[in-house]
Amino acid sequence: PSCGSTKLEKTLAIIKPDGLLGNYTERVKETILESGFSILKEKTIQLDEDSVATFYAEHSAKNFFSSLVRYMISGPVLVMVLEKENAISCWRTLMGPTDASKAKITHPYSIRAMCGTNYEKNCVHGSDSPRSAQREISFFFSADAVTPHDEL
Ligand code: RTP
Ligand code: MG
Repeated sequence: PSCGSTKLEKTLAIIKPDGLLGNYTERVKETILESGFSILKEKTIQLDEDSVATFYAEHSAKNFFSSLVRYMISGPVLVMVLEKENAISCWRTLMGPTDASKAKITHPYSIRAMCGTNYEKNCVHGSDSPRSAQREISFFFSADAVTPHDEL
């Protein structure tokens, strides 16, 4: 759906290692708040190979998987639970397309266009569905941050 429905949702956002190393953290958080999201929880952590492999399990058979793991453990990440009406698709829209180099042409005001580099180093992550959001929020945070199953 478009970024305008009325369902209050939570989503998981990550500022990836290139975002933290490139000093984009404050800029990204300002954009998040200016766009009407609440940041309910946040923490900075260093991921390890096993946690990235679990988090991105859907990509374990892809040819870019080992590179993705190396990238995601290359420095700390900032993990956040965002809340807003239609948060899941709104955050995906604000991030822009996966390939940051293409985003610079097609979606120049997206976060990936402004803060990312290429198909891999794209600064931010966002959950892609209510089911993913629930799984990813509970992966990083205690159960009280998660929408109960019957509200999905
Ligand atoms: P994300 O899960 O991080 O929000 O990104 P996404 O949905 O836009 O893209 P996805 O297909 O889920 O890919 C996850 C992350 O893997 C890296 N990637 N590299 N080199 C490549 O071809 C390639 N493809 C994907 C990116 O960091 C992407 O965000
Ligand atoms: Mg994805």
